[in-house]
Amino acid sequence: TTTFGTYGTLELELSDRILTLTVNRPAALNALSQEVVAELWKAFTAVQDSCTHDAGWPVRGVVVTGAGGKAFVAGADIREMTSMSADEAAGYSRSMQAVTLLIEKLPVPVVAVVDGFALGGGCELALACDFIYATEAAQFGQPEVNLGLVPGFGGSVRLPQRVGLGAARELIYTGRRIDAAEAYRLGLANRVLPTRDDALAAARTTLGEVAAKAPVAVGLAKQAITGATGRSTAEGLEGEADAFREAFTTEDMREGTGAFLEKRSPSFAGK
Ligand code: CO8
Repeated sequence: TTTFGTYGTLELELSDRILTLTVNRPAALNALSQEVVAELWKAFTAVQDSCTHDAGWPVRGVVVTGAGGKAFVAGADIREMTSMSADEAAGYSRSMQAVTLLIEKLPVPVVAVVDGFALGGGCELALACDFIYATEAAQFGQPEVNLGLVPGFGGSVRLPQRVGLGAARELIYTGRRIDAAEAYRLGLANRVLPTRDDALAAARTTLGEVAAKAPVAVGLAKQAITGATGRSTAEGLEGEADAFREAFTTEDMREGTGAFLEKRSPSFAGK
């Protein structure tokens, strides 16, 4: 899609306002090289810029997945990493952390469709997404300790938030891989579907459902949830009240409540 730029390591496809972003480096199991990280930043920035009434809200949801049939993303690029200084590695870690924060700030939901390996940085990319749909072939893990490393793209923060401290510690300290059923049991994956096509279709159906709603409200809901994560209840409630106030000032709120009272379907303008 020309609107969102052209990329060497990513494939972007926009259909019915759902953007599918595929990490496409199958020879390295879609490992997050510095080029991939830079392109993810560029692509998500372009999507973010389009999420306004003036730009027409062309994207109402994003599916992130991996190409090649074997992996979602097998982690940071280990080959590239070995020639870095500690400072360069820290910069690499921060640049991908920035991508994960950008995904969390995006005012539309982002769903990771995980088929095959989501390891290390791959698991961390999936964790930055709003939720995960897995296939029966999915494998999750934070194997950094096998390499003498620690999670560097958000795993030490977001994995405990998602699955609880005990399960996260066990996964990170052992480097153990878990299958889709275990990921579902832990709450890491929202759903498990038989194949990649099933999981992609299910993610697009869910995002299609969201696309019919008021986009400003969906964005504010995401902001309130993300903003409350890791905060006290009182701080979280402050953020929720701010989001509620802002939603209350939109035309879409007048339309949604008006349509309810007039017993008709709402038509949202996205402002
Ligand atoms: N980086 C670079 N290349 C990779 C990676 C990777 N993470 N994973 C796989 N590849 C390459 C392999 O080297 C291989 O290339 P080649 O054909 O040229 O030898 C090709 O992909 C296929 O892989 P395998 O032959 O190994 O395929 P298998 O089916 O035998 O095994 C596995 C699949 C189990 C997924 C295996 O490839 C593996 O263990 N990969 C590494 C997984 C891993 O440890 N990931 C964590 C990386 S560390 C990380 O993500 C930390 C993030 C924070 C970093 C902070 C910055 C400092």
